[in-house]
Amino acid sequence: ESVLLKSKFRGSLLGAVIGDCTGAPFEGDTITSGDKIVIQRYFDKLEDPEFKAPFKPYTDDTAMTKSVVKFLTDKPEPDYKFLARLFVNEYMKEPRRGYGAAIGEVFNKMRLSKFDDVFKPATEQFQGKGSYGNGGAMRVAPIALYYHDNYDAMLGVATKATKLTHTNTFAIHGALLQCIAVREALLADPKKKLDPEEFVASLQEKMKKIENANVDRDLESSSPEDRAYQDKLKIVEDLIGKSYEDLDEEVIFQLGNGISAYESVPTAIHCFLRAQNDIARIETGNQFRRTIQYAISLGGDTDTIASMAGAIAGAYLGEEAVNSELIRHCEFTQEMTEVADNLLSAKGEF
Ligand code: 8NA
Ligand code: MG
Ligand code: MG
Ligand code: MG
Repeated sequence: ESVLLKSKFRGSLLGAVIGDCTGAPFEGDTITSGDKIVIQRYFDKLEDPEFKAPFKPYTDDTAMTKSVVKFLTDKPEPDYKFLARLFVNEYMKEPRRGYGAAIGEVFNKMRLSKFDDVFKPATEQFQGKGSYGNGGAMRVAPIALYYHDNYDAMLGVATKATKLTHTNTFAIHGALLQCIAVREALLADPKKKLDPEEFVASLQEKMKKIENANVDRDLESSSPEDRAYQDKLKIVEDLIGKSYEDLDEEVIFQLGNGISAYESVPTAIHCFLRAQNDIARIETGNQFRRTIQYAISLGGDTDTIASMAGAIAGAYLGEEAVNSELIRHCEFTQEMTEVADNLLSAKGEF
């Protein structure tokens, strides 16, 4: 059993890095059918043992995921001041890793206040509304892995780790949804064919609890975010098994491909589910690659959606499903394998 867990920890964190590295060159793009052929060839090359090229660099998604792992492995109890310092150190070292435009402000305030109240700066973002970006969701996978056998602790830690930078309900619930999806994938048997309907139903049930808990019993004050992710997951459910010419456009229109958590986390889950089967014009027999390649082919926030979809796919399939040439062509993958092993051993240590 621990052999399988080791493979799944590695698979998930490799998925997070590889989605980030391979998706980053396309971030912000609108993808045409011609571009999809380019992306097919791009992945063919990345899987080619003869292909020599510098590795694809990672971005903020991986930089922050690394810090979350360290937060989990280096302290016996969650220490959010420590996590804030790790985020800031990483950002100060390499500010040009493609961070969200507003996040630098949070980090500067943390630093200037000497990490006094690390949760305060994020609450001040966007006139007090907080960021609804996908920055919390994109780094949450290690928390799902580490706390997979303690669901309530997982949700609690994921919430607080997100709130260091993102306090908007859409960002927090999006991070929780991504976290739950990675956990469900980890718990699924990779030798059995996954049932997408069952997978979504379980997410729906869990998000219903989370979103209901948030509802003020006074109906007057109920707001759109009270059902937001349940409604999105209904769309994910309705898309299962569909295949027609304009489906990609439909997915982008209905689920989104943007930098907000709301327009990217359900999309990543959809990518994982759709890639359970063949996808037209994506020529590969490898489900892990299909997931990431498809996520990128939707355009928009390609690195982050591919990273989140990759973390889910890798948690389900395990390391064996990841092409070793693809690993070789991405930055920090070797290190991430060790990091995944550390995360698993840390579970037993404290
Ligand atoms: P963030 O907190 O800066 O949020 C991202 C962006 O979303 C902000 O800069 C705003 O433009 C917008 N935004 C968020 N909340 C609000 C709000 N309440 N009102 C109005 N606008 C809002 O950073 P983050 O960590 O959430 O960002 C993660 C994303 O940024 C990832 O995709 C990551 O890869 C990176 N990134 C994305 C792009 C892109 O073009 N897709 C480019 C560079 C970096
Ligand atoms: Mg990025
Ligand atoms: Mg159904
Ligand atoms: Mg991105």
